[in-house]
Amino acid sequence: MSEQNHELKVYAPPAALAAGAHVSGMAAYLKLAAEAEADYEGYWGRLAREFVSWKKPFTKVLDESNAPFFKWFEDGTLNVSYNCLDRNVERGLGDKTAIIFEADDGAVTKVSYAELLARTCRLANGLRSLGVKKGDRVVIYMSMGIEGVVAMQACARIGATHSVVFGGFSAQSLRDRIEDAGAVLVITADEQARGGKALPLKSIVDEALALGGCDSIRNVIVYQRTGGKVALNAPRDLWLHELTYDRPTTCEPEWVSAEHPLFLLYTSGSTGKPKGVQHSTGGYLLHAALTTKWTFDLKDDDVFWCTADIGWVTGHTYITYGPLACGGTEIVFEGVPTYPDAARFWKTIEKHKVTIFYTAPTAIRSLIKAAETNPATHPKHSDLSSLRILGSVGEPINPAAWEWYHANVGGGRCPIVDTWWQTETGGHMITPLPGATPLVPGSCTLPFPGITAAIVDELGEDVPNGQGGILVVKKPWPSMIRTIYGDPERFKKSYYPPELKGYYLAGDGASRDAERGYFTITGRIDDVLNVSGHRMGTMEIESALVAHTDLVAEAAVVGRPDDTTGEAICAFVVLKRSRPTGEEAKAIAKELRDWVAKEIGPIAKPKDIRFGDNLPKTRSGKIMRRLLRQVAKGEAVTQDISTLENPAILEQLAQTN
Ligand code: 6R9
Repeated sequence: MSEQNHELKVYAPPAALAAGAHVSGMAAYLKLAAEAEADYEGYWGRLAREFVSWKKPFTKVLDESNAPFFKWFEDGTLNVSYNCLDRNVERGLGDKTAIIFEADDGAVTKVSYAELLARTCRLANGLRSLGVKKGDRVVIYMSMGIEGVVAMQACARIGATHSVVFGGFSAQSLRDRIEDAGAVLVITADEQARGGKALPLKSIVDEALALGGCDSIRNVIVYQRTGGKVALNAPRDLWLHELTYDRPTTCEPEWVSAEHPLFLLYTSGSTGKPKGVQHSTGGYLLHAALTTKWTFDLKDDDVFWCTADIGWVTGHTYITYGPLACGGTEIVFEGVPTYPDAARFWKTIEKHKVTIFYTAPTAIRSLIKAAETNPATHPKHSDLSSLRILGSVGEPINPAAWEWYHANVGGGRCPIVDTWWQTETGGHMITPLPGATPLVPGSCTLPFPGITAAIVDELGEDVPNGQGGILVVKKPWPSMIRTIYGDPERFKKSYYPPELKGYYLAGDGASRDAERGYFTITGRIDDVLNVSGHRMGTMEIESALVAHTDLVAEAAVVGRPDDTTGEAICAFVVLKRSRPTGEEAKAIAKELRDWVAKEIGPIAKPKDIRFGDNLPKTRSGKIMRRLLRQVAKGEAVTQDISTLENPAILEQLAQTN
């Protein structure tokens, strides 16, 4: 046993919480895991009957005949919006608050399940009136708010496959996604309110459509959020309120097969353009509901707050679908954590008596910093006694941030569920269960019951605990990615490489400790960066840079560790003109940052830009990214550079500007 394991601090679940939890105690966890191991299909079939309401029950749980294109519950039919809305109303929860909307300016709007259902039906009827039907793709480019959730639910209701594009993406990125999805309609807002500012949405949609290649789009529906001035291009563009105001508040759901695509969500991979991760209806809904209930121990009187944006998978599963499928009450937050000041999260928890709070390590780390510089924003000034469970998602949480979160936000009494999962996995994969799993800061602990996460070597052989390796999932699971939209070959190649024995390749490295078998995620093993919990492909950023053909000859992008954002983007650029220095270098770096923001979105802006006469390459012409990673970190290059064509370049690239 390594010395390190003895130093691990372990936090047992609080006794009272454990006693009343849905999964109570380690014995209950082990029992569920054993049930899944003994009869895998029996286990998932049982839960699918318990957690999902079926129009027509399924007769077969898992179809592996066309692996890795697995099918779950395929002959069962259902509707996700029925499960999230009607079902709760039928159970007597019509008057229960479904969503508490906390706007950027602090205004609060509450909607009940009955109201949310009525609004969803109105929009669903409006969409149908425009000819949107089952299987059509609808792009949603919205701010955070009730209407975004309604838009997603309305698509689900009529069997249209939504593809939400994060409101921070540029016109170019939006265009690419619209084209790839072949969407028939865009739902957007006039503007979004963030941090006291109104930021454009509709005008970006106009710009995206003007870029060309979006001929599939027939209509643009515009939700009036700020009242800012926008151009409405008739008959293509319609106000959402005009489309929906006199529509019926009931709408027969489209009953679809469990395998019907509920949504596409574009995410970055290690190569080329973002990929449209396609999710199913039945298996996805099951895992969304199940993990919301077990991982967060969600109860009827909880107030759940996931701070993610609906543009990311976390917002899909833990805002739009999971909490509503469980009949919960949740906060939907429009603003940013630092407006009007960095106490916004803590004040909002106090204001709405939030009991379960789910956020990202990058937010925690930046709020720690903020509390240090401006002590008035420290969580101790807010009454956080309503909290009972905390969660973390998006990137590894370092033990120091974990301890701060636990002590200062959770008052030392709230378990932190550090949930490892991905856009592709649909829901939590490795996570503590708050009433069962003893916690170790920095570890996402153990697989969710039924999930066969493991660590293997390059040939798919298990590695012993205490040793690092490649994170895989051995068996298919209900909420897994079904394919990459329009590119099944890329799906197979990316996630099921032949040497891995049919295991799902997650793209992360991990290790398990020798004592408990707890997982610790060490980060991506491919060319994907994780900046503030956002996935960015290095190749995507490189392509954006070299697309500036007047200026850029060549570019290489790597990540370097960053205290606040986890990783920071570092770009090495060779210009078509001579290498700039001083003020000129600063000006060109700014121009390139703005360029990347325009090509992809502000989240992809490189933090560092270094200029070189060329890039370090092997004699065969390959850019040596490993060297660049060391240079980006500011470390002396210790590796053998004898194969390097131009060793002197390293010194030049080490200079910052
Ligand atoms: C849900 C989500 C997925 C990548 C994933 C991994 C990183 C997510 C994590 C974590 C360590 C955690 N990641 N959760 N790393 N501990 N609890 O974030 O999806 O945007 O697709 O990112 O994020 O590297 O592979 P997505």
